[in-house]
Amino acid sequence: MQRTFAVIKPDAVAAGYQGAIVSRIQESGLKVVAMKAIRLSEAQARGFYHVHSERPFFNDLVTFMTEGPIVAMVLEGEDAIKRWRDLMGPTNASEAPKGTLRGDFGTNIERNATHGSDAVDTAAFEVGYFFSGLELAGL
Ligand code: 3AN
Repeated sequence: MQRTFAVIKPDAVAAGYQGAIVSRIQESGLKVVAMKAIRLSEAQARGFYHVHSERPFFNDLVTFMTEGPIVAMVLEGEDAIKRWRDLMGPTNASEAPKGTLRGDFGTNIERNATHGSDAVDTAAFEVGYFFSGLELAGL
């Protein structure tokens, strides 16, 4: 059993796609073990994306991720990290196939509807950044 961290980004929340995206997660067999809607401050978004702080798109990414509320989730299942990334599709939503979440609900490489951890160590950091042990204990 593995846990991963997932986000429904501000573009998808503003468009009202939360329900559809959560349904697709549940249909895939992944279990939503924690979920909350929050609006990130600039400092919180910068901390979350610190690994990208030297990248040219960093400031735009932080602006986008703070423009409105997001839905943060912890997903659980066998091989959850890869399964969630497969469900999302490629980073660039304009090239993501239909049938993937980014292909169906995203717009481009920045406004790409969802986020998912890319490895075991980033999943541990990202789950802990958004959720306390108490919030994860009961599910
Ligand atoms: P992924 O989210 O698929 O793991 P990363 O980790 O390479 O992709 O990038 C993190 C986030 O930064 C992406 N989800 C995307 O929103 C944004 N991003 C990545 N590359 C670019 C880019 N060239 N221009 C704008 N935003 C980008």
